[in-house]
Amino acid sequence: MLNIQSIICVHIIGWSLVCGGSSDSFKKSFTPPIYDPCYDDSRPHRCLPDFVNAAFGQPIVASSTCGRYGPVRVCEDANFSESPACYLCDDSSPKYSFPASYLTDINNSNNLTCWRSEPSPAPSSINSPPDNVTLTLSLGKKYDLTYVSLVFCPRSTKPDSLAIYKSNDYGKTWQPFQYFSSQCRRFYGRPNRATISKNNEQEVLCTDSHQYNKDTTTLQGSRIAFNTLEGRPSAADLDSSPILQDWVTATDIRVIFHRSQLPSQDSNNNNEALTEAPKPPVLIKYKDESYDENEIEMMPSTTITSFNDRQMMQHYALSDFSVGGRCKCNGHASRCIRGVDGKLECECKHNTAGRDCEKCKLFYFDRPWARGTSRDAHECKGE
Ligand SMILES: [Ca+2]
Repeated sequence: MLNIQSIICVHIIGWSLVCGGSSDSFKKSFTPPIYDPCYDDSRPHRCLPDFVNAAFGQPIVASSTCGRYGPVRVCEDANFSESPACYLCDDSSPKYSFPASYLTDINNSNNLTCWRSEPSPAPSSINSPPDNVTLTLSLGKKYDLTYVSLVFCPRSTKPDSLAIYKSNDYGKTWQPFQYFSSQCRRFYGRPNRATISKNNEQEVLCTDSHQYNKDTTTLQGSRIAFNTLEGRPSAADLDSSPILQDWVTATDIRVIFHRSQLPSQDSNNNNEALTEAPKPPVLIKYKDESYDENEIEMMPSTTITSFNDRQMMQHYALSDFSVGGRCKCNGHASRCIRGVDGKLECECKHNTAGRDCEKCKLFYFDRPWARGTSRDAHECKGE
């Protein structure tokens, strides 16, 4: 029979704390259930962490950053503006630095922050050494990736040839993920826009499609995006394709810019622009309105000073490096958390264990481990 205290508590559901004198079993019966996407009425259910930008705030290493070895001047692409702006770049001064951390910070369209590489001479021929400017992003955990996106700064050159690599083992080994080039076969030994069949779903593609996007005049700058599953036949049924499951898995992403632009004799697109009369560069104020143009005078003699020199120099400038995907938990966790070692790991359910829930928990080996699917959660079973 219910006592008077219990009756009061029944009428104020959710206020179980006021029923300090009630039994433990009573408290338990009125604790609101915590929703767990990995279970449906206590039945195991395939679950996935949220889709995120896995690059956000993550460390990124650039092989080249302007001003690292002293002040230099970098200029916008003269093809985009009648008066291309130039920037003083000095990596030792926060006011004038363009570090790699600006690639994975908050991407605010009203306040774009850009990483800029050291300026380098434009290639004189197709056989000139490649630029090999490299960005390496560590995700800190295995992810299932959907896309890699690179946004270039306004009025900066979109590269002609670049390669995207991925690592599944925290940077120990690397494999190509995607190539972009106006000359796929010449640069990467691949046909342009090859077709993927069921027999070669893990094939690395090369495309010249980035040359034809008509977004180069937007204020936000142009974008190059790689969709990891686009054109791959099993994309709609990833559960049944271990090859594609492996294909989309990565712990690190590396982008190598091989060519900013082709030499004039090798590029039909640039011929017209290069024969135009040169336009004078304009120095603009950046970040600090009290910018002192005398600082330019203090730049070393290696600094680009003549207009013709500037015209022959190039640099890479990106405002954002994003990687869309989900923390990889093989269908056995709905979120990733920091472990005791500070590293990101899955919060494993279904009696699974491991950083990616890639094995069964101790004493739950009655059924072999398997990835959770929409048809079967593949819960590990024990005594
Ligand atoms: Ca940025």
